[in-house]
Amino acid sequence: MAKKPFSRRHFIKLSALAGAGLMVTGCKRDRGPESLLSNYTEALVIGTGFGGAVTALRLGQAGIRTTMLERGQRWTLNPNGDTFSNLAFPDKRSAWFDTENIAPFNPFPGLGTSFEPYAGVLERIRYGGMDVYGGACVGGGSVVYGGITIAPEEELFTQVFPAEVNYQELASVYFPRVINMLDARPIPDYLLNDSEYFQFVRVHVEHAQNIGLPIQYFDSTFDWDIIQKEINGEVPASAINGDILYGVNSGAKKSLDQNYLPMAESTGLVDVRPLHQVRDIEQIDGGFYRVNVEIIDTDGNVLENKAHHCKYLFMGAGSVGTTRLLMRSKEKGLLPNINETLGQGWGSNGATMSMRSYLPVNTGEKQSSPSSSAAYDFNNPISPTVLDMANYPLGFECTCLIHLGLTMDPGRGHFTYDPNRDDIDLNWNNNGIPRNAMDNLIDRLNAANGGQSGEAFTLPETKDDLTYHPLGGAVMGDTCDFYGRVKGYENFYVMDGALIPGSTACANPSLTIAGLAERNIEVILAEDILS
Ligand code: FAE
Repeated sequence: MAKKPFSRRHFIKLSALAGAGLMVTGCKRDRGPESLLSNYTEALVIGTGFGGAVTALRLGQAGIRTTMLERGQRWTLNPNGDTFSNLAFPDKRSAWFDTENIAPFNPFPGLGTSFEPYAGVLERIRYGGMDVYGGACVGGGSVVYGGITIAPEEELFTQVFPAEVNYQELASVYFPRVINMLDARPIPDYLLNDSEYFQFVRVHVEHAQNIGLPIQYFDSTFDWDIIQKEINGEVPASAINGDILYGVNSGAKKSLDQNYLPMAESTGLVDVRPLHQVRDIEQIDGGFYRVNVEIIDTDGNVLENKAHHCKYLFMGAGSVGTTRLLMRSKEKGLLPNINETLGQGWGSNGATMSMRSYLPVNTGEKQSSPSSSAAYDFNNPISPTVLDMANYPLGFECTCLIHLGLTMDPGRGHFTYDPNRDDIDLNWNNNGIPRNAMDNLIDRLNAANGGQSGEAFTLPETKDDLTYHPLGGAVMGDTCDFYGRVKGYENFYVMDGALIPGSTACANPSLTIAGLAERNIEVILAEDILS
């Protein structure tokens, strides 16, 4: 497809700006925006997670010169197997400017507990009553996530998403496109049935089946052959030690920096800029966008303040990151036209974490990442619940199992802007639905199979005060239209988890976010950019 040339209308507006002395002086009137606006690229994408990576690839393939601004580092795997911090003894590489182990629970208190602030891979934001986790590096959440690539069920999806988003279209076109790009596959039989590293999965599955729950072995973006190589000692051991949260040193996790992002760069039109932290955004005359950026070093020192300019601006900074930038910019009068729904409609995806302990069976001394199966408890009397069967890599036999549960929580929070900190706060009321639904399920599992709730190794009870799945803040139909176009502006789009109405309906969100981004960028390219 041919790229639409820079329009004459914009030359005239830019020339007028230059003439009014608002722009670089001494510009010739017949020059394009490249010469009139500093650091101009036709499209800017803020953030390199799922929404950002999908967007950049499709822009590059359509011939649009694109710059990606990412606050975090680009981590390149080294052959020694020590690129990332490991799970058991986290160091500063694990955390985005934090000073302590940020794992949701620490089975080994006293180990890996304090370090220097550094541009590590995972961010934990402590809001009142809800801790929110997210990726902070090139690849975003895909570097720290569990690789669970799962589509919501239609019946639940339609309860959360507006009718304008056609489930069948996502399921038949865009989800398969993403799964194919990520090369996501279910656990193979040779690991599931025979490996000591996956004994915990076999126990989980048997126990769930004993209470009549259907099981899905879902697609995972982990490379199962590399996991087998880890077991064989052919590559550094990492996933088999339970690494997941801070990156995987063997290359077994097929994060976005192994697929979408290099493919985008290979178009020759997409440029990824790590350690470029966006501060705020402003629309300037001519309809262009100015994005103010701090270039930082890995200790957080600001090396330079810089303005980038573009015609098309795409937000991919994640639910909190995008909402923060939009609210900050709106409140400062830089983006005044964004409507009052901004910051509303935030949800935790109904996420919970729970433990079963004192089981009458061994669950395995060795428990490898990643999660590979889920049990569907759609008749749960409190809320439909999907139970991800996770590993708990303690390195000794604990006769315990850990679960991540996703529920249909209708509760929504909202953000408020604090001018003193120039940041946003989450206002969240816990309605207890996720925890109650999960406890109900765990009690049934224990009654049928033996075992107790919680109490094993620092996870005393079901937790619903943290989420790996922040969603919403600039929700479709409210702040944006049903394709992510920000209402009140042209050529300005939200492509990430901020667009989602607080839940992906009992599914882990990456496939839904990426699938929607594929759908939305296709329409945006056809209707707004190339037409
Ligand atoms: P995201 O991937 O979070 O990317 C946002 C990017 O924007 C990040 O790289 C940020 O560093 C960057 N950014 C933020 N602010 C700025 C700024 N001011 N300037 C420049 N850059 C900025 O966004 N989902 C699943 O489906 N399956 C799983 O197994 C799974 N496991 C998870 C495990 C963990 C520990 C975590 C934290 C999340 C997990 N998730 C999982 C959720 C998933 O990673 C998340 O929904 C997506 O990554 C969100 O995608 P976005 O495109 O919204």
